[in-house]
Amino acid sequence: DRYPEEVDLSSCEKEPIHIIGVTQANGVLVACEKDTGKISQVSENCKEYFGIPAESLLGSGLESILEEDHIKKIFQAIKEEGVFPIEETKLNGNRFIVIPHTTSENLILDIEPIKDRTSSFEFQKELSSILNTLNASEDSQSLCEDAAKITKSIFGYDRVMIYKFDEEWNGKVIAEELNQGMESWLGLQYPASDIPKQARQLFLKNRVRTISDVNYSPVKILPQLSPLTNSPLDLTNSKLRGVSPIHIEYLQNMGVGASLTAALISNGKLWGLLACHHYKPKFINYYQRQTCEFLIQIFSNELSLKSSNNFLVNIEKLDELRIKLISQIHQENSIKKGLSSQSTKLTDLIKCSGAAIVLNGKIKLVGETPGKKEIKKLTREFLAKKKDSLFFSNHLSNFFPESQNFKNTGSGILSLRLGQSERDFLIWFRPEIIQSVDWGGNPENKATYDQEKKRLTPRKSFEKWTEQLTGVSDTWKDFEISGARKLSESVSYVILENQKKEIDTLN
Ligand code: BLA
Repeated sequence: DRYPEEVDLSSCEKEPIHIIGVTQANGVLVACEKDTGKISQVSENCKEYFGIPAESLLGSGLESILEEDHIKKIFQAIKEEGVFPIEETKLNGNRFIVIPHTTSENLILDIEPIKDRTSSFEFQKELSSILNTLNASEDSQSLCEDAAKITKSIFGYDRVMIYKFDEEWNGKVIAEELNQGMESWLGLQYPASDIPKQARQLFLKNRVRTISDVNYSPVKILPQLSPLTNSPLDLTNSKLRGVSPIHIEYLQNMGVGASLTAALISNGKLWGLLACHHYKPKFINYYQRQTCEFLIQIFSNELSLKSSNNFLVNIEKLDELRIKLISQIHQENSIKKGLSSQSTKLTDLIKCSGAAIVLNGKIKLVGETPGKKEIKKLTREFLAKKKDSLFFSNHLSNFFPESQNFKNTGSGILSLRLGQSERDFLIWFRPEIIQSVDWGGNPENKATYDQEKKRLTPRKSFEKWTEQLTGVSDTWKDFEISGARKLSESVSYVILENQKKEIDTLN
């Protein structure tokens, strides 16, 4: 048996999932040369679906599976860098939809059997209900709840979740819709390693990802190496891309039979995921995926808009306070007095228990703070050595262990250096907040090493596991950090002015 410390979760990030060499089983993948259309690679299930064995397709032209006219349109789109046609083809008595995309060398066709048809009337109705619902959501939280509701009603997955990432890429279920009688996962948190970095990055490129049958048999791509590049085919943008065995096992451990996962993006950054589970296999066709693309696009636009508006409203309030504080400094002709002795204080700018003004190494305290001796040590031994003038954390003892001694007043700090000096700071303090995190499964057992499979296997239990947090304060919000930075710039300017005055009087 291996010891737990040998479990190296960083190896998760190294699995090259975009060149996995297999596809899912609900369609056929055909890759060909971008210039000639000569078929160079094909998924092994072409026999089953088209009635044509891989050996016959490889090396032949696209006319063995598509009409002349269809092929012409595809190559015209490549030439003009236009939109690819989405058309049907008939093979072996069955109808298929052909979804093309290109990589640097290849034209890749995802070819999926047509089972049911969404009428264009239904399609229209869905799009307008998405638009109307999400445009009417009042704030970010209700936007998430509305998106979960409408996703459940359109697509009918058993469980629909809005999953939001934190600064460290842990994630939390913040909205959920489920079938009656199912156990809720609302509020549960999951560690970053459950969705490694390369998997998150793929979501910025290919935003809707479905796994139609978790218990599928992976279909080999033949040959494994592309004769064009001598390397495995890049499946980044293929909807048929096979799934990492680790993630399959993860879903099996959760009892999931099919999933739909889609990217939620705020101001260009992956903010979260729309994550849906079904307990049986479930296929979502091209038009349904398009509907989902539309839904997450509207969601992401609304989210970006709401968070920008929120930021602007908050920063405006802080601007007023900053102007007041600076005018007090001028009235008092003293930075310390201006920030601490009048009606508006440094501590009013940002929610905190107290603050410290450190000038020339001398300390003025406002509100509840650690003692002067502790703050002196904190600035000299820690903050003065930081390259950046800004430092903030809601868990200071992770960086400066001695702060354990004053966690009641300073579990979190937001600090800004004034000008270039190593002796001038503004520091806001936040107390410890007793809080707990409900993890979906014990985070100590994120994964174990499996001797037989010679790889990591994900945890087996996702039961709620509560962790008590100590030495942690509320987090510092973007607008608070930005407001503090602006104040420190204004105060630095006053310091410079004063220095200049002194020089002037000396002359
Ligand atoms: C992928 N893991 C994922 C995805 C999700 C999760 C949403 C993307 C799914 C997709 O691409 O279809 C995780 N799913 C969750 C979580 C919930 C959920 C947190 O429903 C909560 C409710 N996974 C592990 C470990 C490793 C790992 C230890 O637990 C690595 C050793 C890897 N997860 C992993 C990989 C992928 C993944 C490699 C990408 C799968 C792929 O695209 O092939």
